[in-house]
Amino acid sequence: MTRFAFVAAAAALFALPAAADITINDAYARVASPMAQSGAAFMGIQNSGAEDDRLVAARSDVAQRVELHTHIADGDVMRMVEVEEGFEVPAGDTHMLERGGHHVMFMGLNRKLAHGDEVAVTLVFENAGEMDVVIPVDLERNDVTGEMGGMKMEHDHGNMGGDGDMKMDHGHKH
Ligand SMILES: [Cu+2]
Repeated sequence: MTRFAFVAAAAALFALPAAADITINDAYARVASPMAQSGAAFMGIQNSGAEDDRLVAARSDVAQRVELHTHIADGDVMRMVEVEEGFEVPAGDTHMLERGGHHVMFMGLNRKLAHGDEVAVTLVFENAGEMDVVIPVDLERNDVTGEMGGMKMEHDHGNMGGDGDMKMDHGHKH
């Protein structure tokens, strides 16, 4: 490869900040109600590269704070906590952000979100760098197994009668 060709190739890569290794699949955002003060986004993050990567941050002007969250079980209460270290996206794998699990959290929405709206989000990866995505608000989406279907939790107390048994301490669910 000539030097010129090399430079041209590098320039082409530079023009694609998404670093072709990372692909965002099937992203959607939701709010619990039209009056919600917060919302969340879910997606599959596919890493087709040879090296592990990590989603370390997300930014959006749709909310005052954007955090990477997960849910943890605290008794019968699902608690959302920030994941400071972000989400690992292993090489050759897809890491799912899904209901009841990892998600991008919009805290303090700057505008109301309705079905069909779009939210511009910048995802920041440790290796792939910044990636801009436009995420549709989808309030009709239900996970196959229902509202709590994304949770991969062990329930050994056997008293999960229904959604009412589980509460979010933030006063919203998604
Ligand atoms: Cu959250």
